[in-house]
Amino acid sequence: MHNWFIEELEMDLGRSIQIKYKTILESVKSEFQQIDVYDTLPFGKMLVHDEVIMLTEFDEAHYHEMIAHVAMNSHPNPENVLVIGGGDGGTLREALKHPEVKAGHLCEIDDKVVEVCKRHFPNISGSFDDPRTECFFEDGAEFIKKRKNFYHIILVDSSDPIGPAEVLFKEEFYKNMKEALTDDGIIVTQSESFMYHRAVIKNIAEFSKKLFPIYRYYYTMVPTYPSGLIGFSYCSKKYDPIKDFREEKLEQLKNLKYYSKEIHHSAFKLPAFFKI
Ligand code: SPD
Repeated sequence: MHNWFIEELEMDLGRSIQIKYKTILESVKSEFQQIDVYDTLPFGKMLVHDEVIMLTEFDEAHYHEMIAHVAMNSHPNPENVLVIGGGDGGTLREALKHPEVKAGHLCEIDDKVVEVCKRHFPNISGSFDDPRTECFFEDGAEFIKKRKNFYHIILVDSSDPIGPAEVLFKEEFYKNMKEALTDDGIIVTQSESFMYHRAVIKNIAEFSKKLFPIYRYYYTMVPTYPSGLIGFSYCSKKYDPIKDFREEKLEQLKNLKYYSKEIHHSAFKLPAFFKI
């Protein structure tokens, strides 16, 4: 006897994804959200916040490698890296594969996410044991206001723009991140799907182009997200992800499942209906 998990997020628009599961391994109601871990039939363990899929063991690497390595391989010496959100540890895991990193900060509003992921996803949350890691359990939008000219890379691994993450999709937040960056810093943010969320992306692109000399949108395949893919905004003060790509840095990256030299370039090729 199996049950079906159904993601509710897109339901009103007549679309959803459903996944068969064996059991629910843990359910926690935190101050911010409902956190559930499912043991699914096709995709291994799955992390869900407020009934929206955050990751599955099957395809988490597609997301985490792509949010991290595109910027990390475009910057010559990313010593100070900040992940905002990303309480499962996957984005930090990828950033810390780069030996240049001296400080790997993670600012997550919900400490319960980290607790739950340490219990159920050791291969994803192992980054919390790295001596370069420091965690801050605060609102990322407030945290960033206190930092100036420090981070070479900021990676915003947020949930969708509803609830606690809404503020992370606003111009004000991007302005504050810009101040927190060094003069050659780069920001990459979770920026939804060009199949389903074009208005959200266009809004981010519009204000980012005013703030940064370089703005690009790229994407990765994540079959367990409702449209099968998700994209990222790349905002940079100096380094262009194509012209300044440092191929030699790929050699230092171990256990890659999705990211490669070819993918680094092709991820920026967008369909004719979505030119940004
Ligand atoms: N629609 C879900 C988008 C979730 C993006 N963040 C996932 C967190 C994985 N570290």
